[in-house]
Amino acid sequence: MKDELKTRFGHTAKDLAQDFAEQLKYSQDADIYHTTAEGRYTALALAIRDRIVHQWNLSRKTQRKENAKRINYLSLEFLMGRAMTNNVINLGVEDQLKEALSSLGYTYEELADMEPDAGLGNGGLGRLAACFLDSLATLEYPAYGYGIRYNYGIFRQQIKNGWQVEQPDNWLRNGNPWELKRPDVVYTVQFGGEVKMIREKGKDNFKWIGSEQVNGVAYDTPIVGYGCKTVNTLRLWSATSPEEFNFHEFNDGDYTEAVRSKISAENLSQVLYPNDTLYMGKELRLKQQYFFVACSLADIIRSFKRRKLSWSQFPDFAAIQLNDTHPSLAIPEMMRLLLDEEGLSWDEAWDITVAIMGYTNHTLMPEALEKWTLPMLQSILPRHMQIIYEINHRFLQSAVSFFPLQPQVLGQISIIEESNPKQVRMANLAIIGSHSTNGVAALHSELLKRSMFPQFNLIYPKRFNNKTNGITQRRWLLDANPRLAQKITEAIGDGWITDYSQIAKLAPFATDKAFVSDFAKIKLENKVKAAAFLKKDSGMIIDPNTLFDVQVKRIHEYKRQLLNALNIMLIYNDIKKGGKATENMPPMTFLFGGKAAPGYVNAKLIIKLINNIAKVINGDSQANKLLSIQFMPNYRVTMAESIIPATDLSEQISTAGTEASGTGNMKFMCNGALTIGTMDGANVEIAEEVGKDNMFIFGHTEEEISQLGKSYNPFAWAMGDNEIKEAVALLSTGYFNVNEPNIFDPLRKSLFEDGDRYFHFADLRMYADAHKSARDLYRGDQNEWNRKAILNIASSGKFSSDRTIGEYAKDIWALKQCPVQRDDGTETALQDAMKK
Ligand code: 26W
Repeated sequence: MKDELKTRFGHTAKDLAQDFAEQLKYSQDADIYHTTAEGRYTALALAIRDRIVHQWNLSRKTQRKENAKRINYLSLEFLMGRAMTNNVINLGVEDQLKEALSSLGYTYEELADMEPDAGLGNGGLGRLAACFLDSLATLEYPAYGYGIRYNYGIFRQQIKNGWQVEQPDNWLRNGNPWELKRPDVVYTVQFGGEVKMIREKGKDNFKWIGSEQVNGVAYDTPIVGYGCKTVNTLRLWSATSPEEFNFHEFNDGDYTEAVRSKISAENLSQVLYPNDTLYMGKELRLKQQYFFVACSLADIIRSFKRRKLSWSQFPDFAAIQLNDTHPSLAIPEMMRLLLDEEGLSWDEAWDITVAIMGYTNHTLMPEALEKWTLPMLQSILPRHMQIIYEINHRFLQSAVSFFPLQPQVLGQISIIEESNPKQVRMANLAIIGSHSTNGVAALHSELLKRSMFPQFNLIYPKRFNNKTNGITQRRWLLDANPRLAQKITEAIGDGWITDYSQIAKLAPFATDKAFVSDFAKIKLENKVKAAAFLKKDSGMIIDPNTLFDVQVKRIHEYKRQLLNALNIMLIYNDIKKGGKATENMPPMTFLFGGKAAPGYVNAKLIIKLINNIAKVINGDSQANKLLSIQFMPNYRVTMAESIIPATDLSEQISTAGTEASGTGNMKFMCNGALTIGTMDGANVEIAEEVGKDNMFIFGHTEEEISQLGKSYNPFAWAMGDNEIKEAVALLSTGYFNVNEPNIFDPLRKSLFEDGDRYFHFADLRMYADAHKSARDLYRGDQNEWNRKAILNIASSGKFSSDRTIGEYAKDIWALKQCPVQRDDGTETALQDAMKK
C-alpha cells in the first residue's frame, strides 16, 4: 500500500480479512457455513466504515479548532449511487481488500455488487450535489451536505410490453451500513397554526404557534476525500412524530386517529418526488422543503452559537448554498430565527441572511419554476408568509427608482404573482434574498441574465455569475474505468486524480501508436464488460463489436430522444432501400436509458416508441445486421458507471437554449467518447476546449432558434425533405404500432399540430448528416477516431468538479481549505474512552 492508513485494525490484507471476519461473526452472527450475500456485504461495509470513523471524528475536531468557515450545501436531492467502491478507492485499500477477500474465497466485485444505489435524486441536479461532496472533501473544504433521508428513492423502472412501469425503491430494506443515526441531533419543526403578536419592552414580537409538530432526526454518512484526510458529512433528516402516540386521542378511544397522526408525521420523509422540470404544487412537497430547511438551519445555528460570537460574524463562519429554489424557504426561515428567536432587528437579520445565502439556478424551463399558491403557504407557514410580504415590500420600494417609466415591471419582479389564486415566486425570493445567483454553464448564465431575469440583472448586476458544472474524475474515471485510469497514470503520472488540469499532458499520446492501440483495446474490454452487465441486469444481448451510440438521461421532450428516434427511422429506411446514407455503415448498437416522470405522458410515450422501434428493427433480418436498438431499463448511477466507459458516441442533442449544462456530456468526454451534439449548455464549452473538429456539432444555435421563433413551421421543414417525409410516414401510418392503433398520436400531434416546441424538424437534416459523418469516420479511420477520442480526454481538464468547487469557494463562499492530519488512530477505543 502506497500511503498507509494505520488504524487500530492494522492495514495489511491479513488485517482486513480479520476485520471482515469479525464483522461477519459479531455483527452478522454468521460463520463460513452460514452466511448470506447481504450479510457478507454488510460485514464488509462495516469493516470499511470502521476505518473511516476515526478520521471523520478528527476532521470535525480540526475544523472546529481551526475556527474554519463551513459551506452548508442544501439540496433536496443527493444522487450518491454506491458508496463502497468509492470509499475503498478514496481510502486507498483496494488492493489489500481484494487480496483479503480472495484469501477467504470471496471476490470483492461480487460483494460490492450487493449494494443498492442510494438513488435520492432525479438526475443532473442530484448527481451534481454528489460530485460536489466528493470534491469538497478531497479539496479539504469544511462542508456539510443537508437533505432528506427518503425511505424510497427514485422509483425502479421496469419495462413491460414497451411501457414504463414504476416500482418502489425500498433501498433501506436491508439496513444501510454507511449511515450513523444521531439520536441526539433532533429538532422539532412545526406547521400551520397562527402568529401572535406580543408587545414587549415597546417592541412588537411575533410568536408562531404551530398546530402540527414533526421531529427531524439526523442520519450522517461520511464523505471520504481521496487519500482519506478530510472526511466530511452528509446529514440527512428523517421525520418522526414527537410523541409515539397522541395519548390524549388514544385515551379518548381514538386509537386509529392517534396512529394516523404518527404516520402522517413520518410521511414527510417517505418518498422522493420523481419529477424533474415539471413543477407540481403539492402540499407534501412544500412540507418536505420546510422540514429539511428548518432542521438544517437549526443545526447550523446551533453550531455557530457554540462559538459564542456576535451575530454579525455569522457570515464569516457559515455559507449556505441553495441547490435550486427547492430549499429557498431558508431565506424567510433564517429571517424568522434571527428576528423572532434571536431578537435581531430587521436590517441586521437581512444583511446576515443575504450575506450567507447563495442560489444556484439549474433550469431554463419555465414549467420548472416553483411557485407556491399563497393560500397554501399562508396556511402551512403563516409567519413565513408575513416575512415574505415584508421582504417583497421593501424590495419593491427599492426597485421603483430603477424603472421610473415602467411601473408595470414591478409586477414582473414582485415575489407575489397577482394571479388567481396569488402565487409566491420562489426564484424571485431566492435572487432577492441571497448575494449570489449563478447558472451552471456559460450560455445558461448568459440566458439567465438576458432572458429569464433581465430586470434583476439590472438591479443587482454584481449578483449574477457563472459556475460551469463539473464531475468528479475519481468516480467517473478512476473508479468507473480502472483500466483506462491505469493507462493514463502510466502515461502521465497520477497527479490528474487530484489535479485534473494535468490531464492535458495526455494530448501527445493521441498520436502514440502504442497508447492508441491500448486505448482501443480498453474500449473493447469495457464494451464486453458493459454487455455482461446488461445481460445480468435485464437479460439484454448486445454485440461488443459494434459502435455503441448512447443517449442516457431523463426522458424529456427538450432533450430530444425523439430526434434520435427519428434519425434511426431515417437510417432504417435507407437500409431497406439500399440507400447511400448507410452504404458503408458500421454495425451499430443504439442504447437508450432514462426514466420518465410518472405523470409525464409524452415522455412515457417516447419510451414506448423507442421500444416499439426496437422490436421492429431488431426483428428485421435485413436491418438487424447493421442496427440494434436497445432501451436499457432502470438507468441509474451504477448503470452509468458501466455504460459510459463503453461508449463510442455520446448523444447530447437538446434544443439549443434548453439544457442548462448537462453533466453526462462531461462524463462521456473524459472516458473517450466522441460527442454528437448541439451548441447547448456545457457542450459549448466542451467545443471550446477540444475544438469543433473533434466533435460532431450540428443544429441551430440558441440565437437562430429564437430567430426562427414563431414563424417556424415544422410541417414545411419535414415535407421539404424527401427522406424525412418518408420517415415521418412511418410514424403517422402506424408502422411501429400495427396492433396498437393511434397510441403515438400525442407525439405526432405535438410535432405537427402543436408547433414542435423543441424544433426537431429544424435540426433533423443537420443531425442526420452529422451522424453520417460520425459513422463514416468510425468505419473509415479507426486511428483518427481514437486520436480524437484521446484528445477529448486530454481536453476535459476544465470539467472536473474540483475546478467548479474551487470557483464557488473563492467567488461565492469565501471559503478556505482546512487541512486535516492523517492520524494513525493507534490508540484503542478503550484507551480513548478511559481518558474521559
Ligand atoms: C420542481 C420540480 C423540479 C425538480 C428538479 C424542477 C427542476 C429540477 C431540477 C432543477 C432539474 C435538473 O436536474 N436540472 C439539471 O441540473 C443539472 C445540474 O446543474 C444540469 O446539468 C442540467 O442541464 C439540468 O437539466
